Amino acid sequence: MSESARRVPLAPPSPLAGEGWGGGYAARTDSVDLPSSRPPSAVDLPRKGGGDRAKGAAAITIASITFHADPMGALYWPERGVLAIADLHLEKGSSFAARGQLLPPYDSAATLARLARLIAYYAPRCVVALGDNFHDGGGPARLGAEDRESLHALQRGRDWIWLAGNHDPEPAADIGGVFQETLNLGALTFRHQPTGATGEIAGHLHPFARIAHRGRAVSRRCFAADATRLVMPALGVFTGGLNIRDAAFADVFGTLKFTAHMLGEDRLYTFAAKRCLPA
Ligand SMILES: [Mn+2]
Repeated sequence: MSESARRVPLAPPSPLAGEGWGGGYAARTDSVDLPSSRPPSAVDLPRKGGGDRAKGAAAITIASITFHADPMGALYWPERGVLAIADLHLEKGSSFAARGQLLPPYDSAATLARLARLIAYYAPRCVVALGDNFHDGGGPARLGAEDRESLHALQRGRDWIWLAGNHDPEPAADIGGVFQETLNLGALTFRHQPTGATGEIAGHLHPFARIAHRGRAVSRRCFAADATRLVMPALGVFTGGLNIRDAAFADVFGTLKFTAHMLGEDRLYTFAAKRCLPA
């Protein structure tokens, strides 16, 4: 990534209402008040005309670098102006349709709209997409003209780095940006599949956490993190997830001593992983 001069930010966004994440989960987490919970650390973000959104981001420190973790599921590094996102899985709908299994075909537009709100708010100098950006290798070619124009508009005036994922290991044409396997910035390494290395920001696992609340289970996408590494939630609208109590997370963190920052409507809810329910 070039250490480019500060770019002209986009116009301020309209007030950003909380965005629900359906996925069949019945309850909001707003009023969660379990003995196991502790309040998320609030970040006093400067307001950029984004209404109350600024209240919602939480500070998460990884390898001594502090990020703003956004309840929509993105990670912003203010010192570098870097916005990290993971697992967009663009064109998943058309991928399934090609195999005769119909999903609503608007997933790319919905995911790009989610991304547009984040970019309008943070006005990042650089966006890094942590792989599985497209659901399959043919995804970039299937991207519709309107969605492609939306993507190019989001890329205008900033650096854009596509990292390779297991769904999209090869560089693609006509989607802008540059392609890399991994991205090293200071003490951090951004890559698709987590290895558990210190300073690693990864995706791939699509973490979600499940907690008991008023007699029923509530599940939400989450950041999974300890002091030295983090696994990001999937940003794509059609993506499923993996419960953080799955052995894959214990492999990454070495133990159950990590934290789930669950995505609420407009803020994060933080729980120790060992307090979260298994699948
Ligand atoms: Mn993956």
